[in-house]
Amino acid sequence: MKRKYINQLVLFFLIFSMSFSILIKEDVYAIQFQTPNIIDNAPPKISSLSNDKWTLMTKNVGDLPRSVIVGDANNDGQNDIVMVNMEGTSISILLWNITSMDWNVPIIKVARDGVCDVVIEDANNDGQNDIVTSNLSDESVSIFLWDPVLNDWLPSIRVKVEGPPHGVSIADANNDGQNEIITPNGGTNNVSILLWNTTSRTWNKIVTRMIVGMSPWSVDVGDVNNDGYNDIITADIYYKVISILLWNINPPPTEESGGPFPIPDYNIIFLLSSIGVILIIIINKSLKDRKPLDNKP
Ligand SMILES: [Ca+2]
Ligand SMILES: [Ca+2]
Ligand SMILES: [Ca+2]
Repeated sequence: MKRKYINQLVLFFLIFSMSFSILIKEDVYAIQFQTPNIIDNAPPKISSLSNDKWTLMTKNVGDLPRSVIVGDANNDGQNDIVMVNMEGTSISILLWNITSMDWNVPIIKVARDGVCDVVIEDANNDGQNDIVTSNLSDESVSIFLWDPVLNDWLPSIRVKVEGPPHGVSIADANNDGQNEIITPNGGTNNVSILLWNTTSRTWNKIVTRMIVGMSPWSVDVGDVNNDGYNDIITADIYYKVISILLWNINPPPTEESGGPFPIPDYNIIFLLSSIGVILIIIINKSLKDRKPLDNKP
């Protein structure tokens, strides 16, 4: 009888210890991920929650970080962090300081209303990384070009796009060796492509390509079908589809294209998965009413 009482006591103690341990662990995690609404320039906190692969660090960066990206923002050979401040119009740039082995005080850059996404890439094809934001409410992108002479960013350039851009990507979308700026425009059925003009060394007027869906939220550029040419792919949250603008180097000649040398452009493929069966439809879009997708003025 006495032995049974001791066993019950040990069991109760074990359950109580486990519950307490779980509570403590949850509390620690809650503390690690909090982001107060103040800029805190203190060094990153190093968590006690380290394991054999990663050490968890946090840094208080300001109000509601919406999007974040890593890249060499100031072209000094060191990767930096750029984040979007949701509910505001700004981005924070955390440059890595190789002397202090820490991030400098965040640099705040004002974009436009509803800044939503950010990317670090060479937007103007001069070999220097730039920063570009998509601005949801303003239906625009803000381009922060890096000037290697000034060793600083030039004042931002605002370019309107064809709808509220939930995302932004910089890549060679038309396979001419030059980067473009591409946005998926939420609430529409299109993407905007800002083509770089190698002659004038600036951007051509924006061109639009229709996709399937009503609200593309994300866009990426890559060789989707492994034919050596980049394609554009979007994710549409409303129609539950991904659309692929498949680059076609040899589109069929049409009357509108003026003969046997049509301008290379995209076919549209979309994958419809909401009915449980993947349906693939290829649309060979006519070149009629299209602005040419080359990099000439
Ligand atoms: Ca850097
Ligand atoms: Ca650049
Ligand atoms: Ca290009």
